[in-house]
Amino acid sequence: MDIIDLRSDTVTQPTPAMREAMAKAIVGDDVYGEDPTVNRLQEIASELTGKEAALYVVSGTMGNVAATLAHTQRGDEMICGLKSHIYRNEQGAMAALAGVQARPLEEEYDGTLDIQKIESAIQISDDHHPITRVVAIENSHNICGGVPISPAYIESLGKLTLQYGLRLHLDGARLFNAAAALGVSAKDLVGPADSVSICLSKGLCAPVGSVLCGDAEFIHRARRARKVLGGGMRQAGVLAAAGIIALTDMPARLVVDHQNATLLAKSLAALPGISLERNSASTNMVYFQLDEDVAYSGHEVSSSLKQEGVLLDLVSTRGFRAVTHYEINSDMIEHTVQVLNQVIAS
Ligand code: TLP
Repeated sequence: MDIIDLRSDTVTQPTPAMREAMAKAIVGDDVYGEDPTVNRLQEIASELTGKEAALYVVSGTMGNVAATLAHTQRGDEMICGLKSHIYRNEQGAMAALAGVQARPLEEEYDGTLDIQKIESAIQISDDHHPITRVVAIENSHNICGGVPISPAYIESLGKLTLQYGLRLHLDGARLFNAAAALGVSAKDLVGPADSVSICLSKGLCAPVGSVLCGDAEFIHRARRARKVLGGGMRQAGVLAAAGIIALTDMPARLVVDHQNATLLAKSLAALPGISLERNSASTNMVYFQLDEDVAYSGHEVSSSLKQEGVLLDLVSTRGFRAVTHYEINSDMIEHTVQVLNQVIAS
């Protein structure tokens, strides 16, 4: 049975072109900075983001943690979204590893953090208070529906962080999805950010890694942080070779994933028993709930779907996420909807 795996875009396999590039990659010891393929990947990442320098890291989580370590000192505070990956999905790394306290704010409907609420959350100078050091936002915002956040918002936020001398970190795990959805370049979305982390191993299909971008001094500190986190890799060019293809060839096709997400959302909206969540299909994600009149629990629906070869991400007792990606086509979407309809109506 062919599996239709919509749990995440992280499940994508390296493309044939990536495997070929990986086999042929010229490599060196990257802890000495001597891997030409890693160096090339980092150059491409800094060109694409308009930042001075870049660092190849093991994962999106490591990108966020290394950025936190590079921007902060113990006891500092980071303003971030209540539903952000950096706050919810990284085992409290900012506290556990960087000694940083989160100041989580609830996201608005569109995945942004209200600028006035951020301004009110900035600590005034007082010996009782931690020092507010960083504001972190996510683009696209995963849990808010994969919603892309506009360059205009990021510019306004950048003005605020500049005014208060704060660092702006952008978790751009799916930055290229946001750029594709908004019809802008990656550079347009990162203008005022002091750091941006971009995953190569999600919709862009590389097997491993993220790139963290920022100015040279920040990257110098992030490089030290990467080492203490155990992320100093040696002949990492075999992996970076796939990352180069991820950054150069793969962003252009993300619109196809977004079209498939739209197809899925439209078909699900027409199914009795299903309610779509906010911002569904604004990029490559569709979140939905089982209505109360559906007799089955999320677990039951999930395991019935699995028996039919359809994998969805169960995100709450009755809530699901489906993520479209390179290995999903429109026939698979139609099949998924048919199977889901049968499962909930049986
Ligand atoms: N997201 C994964 C899971 O961890 C939830 C997924 O399937 O969506 N930032 C954002 C916005 C992310 O969505 C993720 C991964 C990360 C960072 C972390 O990336 P990795 O998994 O490479 O550490």
